[in-house]
Amino acid sequence: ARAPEAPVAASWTAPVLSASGDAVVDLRESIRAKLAFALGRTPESARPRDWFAATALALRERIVAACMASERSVPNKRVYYLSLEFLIGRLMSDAMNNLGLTETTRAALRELGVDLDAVQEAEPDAALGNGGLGRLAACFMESMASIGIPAMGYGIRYDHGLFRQSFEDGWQREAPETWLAEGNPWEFARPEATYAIGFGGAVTMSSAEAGVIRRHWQPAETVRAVAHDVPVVGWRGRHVNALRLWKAEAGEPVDLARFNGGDHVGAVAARMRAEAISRVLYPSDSSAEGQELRLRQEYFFTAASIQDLVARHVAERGDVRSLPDHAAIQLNDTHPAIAVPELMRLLLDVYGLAWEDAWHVTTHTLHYTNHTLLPEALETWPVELMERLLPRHMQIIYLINWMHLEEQAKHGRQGSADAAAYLAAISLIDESHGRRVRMGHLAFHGARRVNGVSALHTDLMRSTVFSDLHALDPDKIVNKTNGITFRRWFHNANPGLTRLAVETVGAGVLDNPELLRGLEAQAEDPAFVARYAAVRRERKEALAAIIAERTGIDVDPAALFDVQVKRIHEYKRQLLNIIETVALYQAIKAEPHRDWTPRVKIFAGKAAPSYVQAKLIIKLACDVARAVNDDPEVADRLKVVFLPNYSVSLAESIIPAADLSEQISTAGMEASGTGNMKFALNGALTVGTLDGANIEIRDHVGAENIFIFGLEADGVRARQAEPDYAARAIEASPRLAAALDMIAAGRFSPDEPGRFRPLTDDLRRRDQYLLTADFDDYWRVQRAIDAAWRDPRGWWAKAIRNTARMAWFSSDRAMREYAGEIWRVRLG
Ligand code: KOT
Repeated sequence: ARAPEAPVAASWTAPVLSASGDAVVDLRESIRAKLAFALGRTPESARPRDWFAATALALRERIVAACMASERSVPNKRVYYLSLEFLIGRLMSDAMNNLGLTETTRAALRELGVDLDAVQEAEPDAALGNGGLGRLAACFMESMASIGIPAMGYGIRYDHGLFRQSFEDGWQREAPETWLAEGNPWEFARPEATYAIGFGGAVTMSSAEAGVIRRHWQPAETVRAVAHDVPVVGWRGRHVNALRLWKAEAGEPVDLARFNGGDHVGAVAARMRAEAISRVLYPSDSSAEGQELRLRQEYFFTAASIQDLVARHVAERGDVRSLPDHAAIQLNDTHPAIAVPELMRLLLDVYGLAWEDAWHVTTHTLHYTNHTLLPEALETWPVELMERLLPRHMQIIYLINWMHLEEQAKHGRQGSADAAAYLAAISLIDESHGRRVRMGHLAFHGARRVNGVSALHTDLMRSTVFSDLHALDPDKIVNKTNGITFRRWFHNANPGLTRLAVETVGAGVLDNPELLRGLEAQAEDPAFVARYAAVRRERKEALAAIIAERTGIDVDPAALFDVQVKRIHEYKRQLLNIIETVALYQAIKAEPHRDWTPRVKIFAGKAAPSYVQAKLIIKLACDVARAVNDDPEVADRLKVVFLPNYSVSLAESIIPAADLSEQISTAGMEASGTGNMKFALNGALTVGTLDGANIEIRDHVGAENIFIFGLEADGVRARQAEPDYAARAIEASPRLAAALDMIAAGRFSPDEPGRFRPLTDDLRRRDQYLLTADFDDYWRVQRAIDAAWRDPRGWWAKAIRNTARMAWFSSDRAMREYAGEIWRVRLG
């Protein structure tokens, strides 16, 4: 099953929606006009970046036309998705494919002497997120537009998204990312949608009607939030939603009094301080950022969004009390949890509602998604900081908490030590190390529904972090397993495979991924297998070219491409993969003449700049790569590659080229994972633990089509309770011990032999993530994978069954579940 039989078309849209002559001429002239009149460029002087901007402007015009056609009426209910991160990537292929204009655009540009692929390459990624949480928000936005959920996303328009990663002798270096340097042709600035956001100051009281005391917050400082809308066009252009990103501007550009008084620097300082809020995305993933600027970001975008949606509601319906009937707000993790007291504040202090009414509106409008149970990621803010920055909100939080605790104290258990411990556990304020507001508890208590992102994760929410709150309201926590948008991660990223699917099961598969099931019947058909394998081969050759260009390493596209791409984090266990690589290296050296299955280990991912251990793991991967790749005895049987600057667009090149997908987190620690879904859909086989959505992937693709190893979540907990578990596991595994010794002895770092001792010592002493416990089983399953690869028919049948059975992981399914069971909103 090797030689490509059928040619792989550049795009699957060709047979479905071919370019009609008139449309090409229209678009060509539109692009030409944009280039001249919007950009002031001649075709001769235009760079690919200019052609990109001109094309994007021409496409945007067509999106707006679709938008105005579809969106005249006021929907009965809107969804508002609040997220500090939207990891969007490029927008051009979404826009073209969803409008059915890919071939039209290609032809229009060709007539202008321009290559569409080069234009697409010139679009910078919108990297306004760190990883899974932000990418999920982007997939959900696309799916909501595709299935017709009237929705608006709210976030921050960061000047600088996630940093650019490069390597200097294998060490990660960070550089600022400048996606807005030449503007953003997709966005519409909306200066008329500007809100004043307060910080600091004091709260005063006045008595209003009927002896009710009203409170007034007088902020010491105000920052303006200015809306910028990015249209999100759904599949077939039927619906268009907006992603509204807030830019921070100073209340006054310069403090004129200070300027005229001679304090020129001081006069612009306030402006700098205001604008800092939307300057840069915090680069930590799955860990809480305790800095004041972060809290300012969170309040800034939450307050602007809540004010905006409440104003829209009141303009449309007249009465703020009916907000829950017409708006559903989803909080993406706790970053917007300040929405709970902010909505209360608006309802109480601005709209004059009574507390009970305000609480009813709040708790029937807000919903909260939890994305991690890792202790270091659970946000808490010092009470002292909250009192200083958001004094009115802190008052409201105290009152919410007081009522919450009173209510529970009523139900007995008073007086006992037990009761005190219980109240301390459910309190919104953690008093155990200084006084801190627990944002997870706040979001939980203020929400109508709270969801986890995979079945296992939702169970763990109920049984661990939120167990006491769960017992108070057992219907509040629901599961909503994550999904991915097939438009980006299948149709656009893998046009060859999509075309094969269309030709095999019909074009309906583009609208209904369940039709992928029809591929199963072909899983052992030699002609179909040959075409499926040819698509993979073509993607692998393209990736090999990228690898050669960016790293100088030559890899053989015939080898097994074994891929682990994701943020670098200890719980994701890239280190386990690297240690297995070292053990494999040793085994090959010991028996160089065995017929080893040729493998290319491909890594990519960013480490948070302050995460020392993660950066050392990257350095180890790079040092191991150099030693292995330079060893002539190993030759082509093992190659190791670390691709720099992982991004959404790089993922789109890597995932369709993968044979094996590494999803090897410590069981119980990866809430869901979504990369796992992208790989399986594109036909990579998964090697993984029973963690997050891996469990549900196994249930869908079948246990015989996935490689599972390692401890399960309860086994992890049991093992962590055993004394010296790591030392004993190393002692029991000569292979692991030898690999660790080789690393610890400086074999990969002769210039600094002790370089990796922080990694190896930590494994011997603590091994919080149970690498030592899972190593032998991981080795075993990897060798089973070697054997499976040597049976191409068996391998391709498994791969095809993966593609055929992944439809359920579409984010369209996830959004339908949210719409029906959380938001109670009708599809448009
Ligand atoms: C938490 C706090 C700060 C920044 C990021 C997070 C975060 C990210 N929490 N969870 N995630 C990931 O979210 C994905 C989407 O639900 C999951 O698939 C993944 O397992 C989480 O690690």
